Amino acid sequence: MSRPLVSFHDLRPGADDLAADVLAGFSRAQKSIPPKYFYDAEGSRLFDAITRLPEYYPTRTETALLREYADEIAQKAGTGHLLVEPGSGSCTKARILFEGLQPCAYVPMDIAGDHLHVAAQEVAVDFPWLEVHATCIDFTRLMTLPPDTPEGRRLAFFPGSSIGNFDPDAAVGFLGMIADMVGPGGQLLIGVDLKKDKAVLEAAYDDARGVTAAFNLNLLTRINRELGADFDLAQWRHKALYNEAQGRIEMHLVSRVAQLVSLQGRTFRFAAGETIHTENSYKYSVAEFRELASRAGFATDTVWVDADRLFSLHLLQTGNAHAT
Ligand code: AVI
Repeated sequence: MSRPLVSFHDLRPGADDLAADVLAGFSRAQKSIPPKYFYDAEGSRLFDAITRLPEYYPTRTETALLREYADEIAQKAGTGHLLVEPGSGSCTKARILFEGLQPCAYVPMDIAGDHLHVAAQEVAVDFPWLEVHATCIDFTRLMTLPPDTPEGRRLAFFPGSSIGNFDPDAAVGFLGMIADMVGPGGQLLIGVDLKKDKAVLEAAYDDARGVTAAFNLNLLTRINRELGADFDLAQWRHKALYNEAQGRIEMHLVSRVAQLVSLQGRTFRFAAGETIHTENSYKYSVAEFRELASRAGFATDTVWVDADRLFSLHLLQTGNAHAT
């Protein structure tokens, strides 16, 4: 009997608690909503649209880097690894690497089970020689590999500068989880957005067509729908600013007027101009990211940067990389 092209594993520890997270976030002096809640069906669709915007340079720049350096990446990283991609989404960027890296198996990990199913099946069809072990998991909490994954050197792939959505200490913690998962001599290929001109950064998060604004405001639509809240979207606007001191883009929802909002039997007061902080997206120089990665136990092998110095791709390795 031939083996299945693709296997699925549901390792979700339990559902997210939107109500508890929103109530906790609204009880702080600076009200906030965790950015993981952006990605309902509409939010995922809007994020996809963001990645195609002229102002949003990260996706196309990283994709171009991967295409240009795919062979060199394989030369440096080697071939035949178990390739693990936390937050694999549509698996679009990993596809660029498969031919060069010739992984022994691919483990796409994502919390969005349905989307993962479809994307993993498509990979299995397009790359029939590749074993695919799709794993539905909240990889920010747990990075367990499914029991039937082959042994072998591990290479993690974390593109998109999603590492920028963690605060630096949390980023070190997350990179440490990856270091533990890949083990001694394991590697990580990670995409990291670079510090640059404030105007370029702010345009990327406040585009002329208002797609990022819709993405941000969709959080309120979701909270209205799922928690029975009564946010009046006309009374809120999107704001993105580059906080130079912190080296991060901040996204906020700004209350246009003084207003009350009811949610789960509680009433929250918002002053005119008060904000709900919805996301940070940290930007790093190459040296800053190298230092952050070293705090998690990774040494830098190679860094690739585009000619306009917009985006960086780091190939990192844990200790004992060449000990075998
Ligand atoms: C997913 N993440 C890397 C995006 C970013 O650039 O921080 C999320 C995003 N938010 C607004 N635009 C894109």
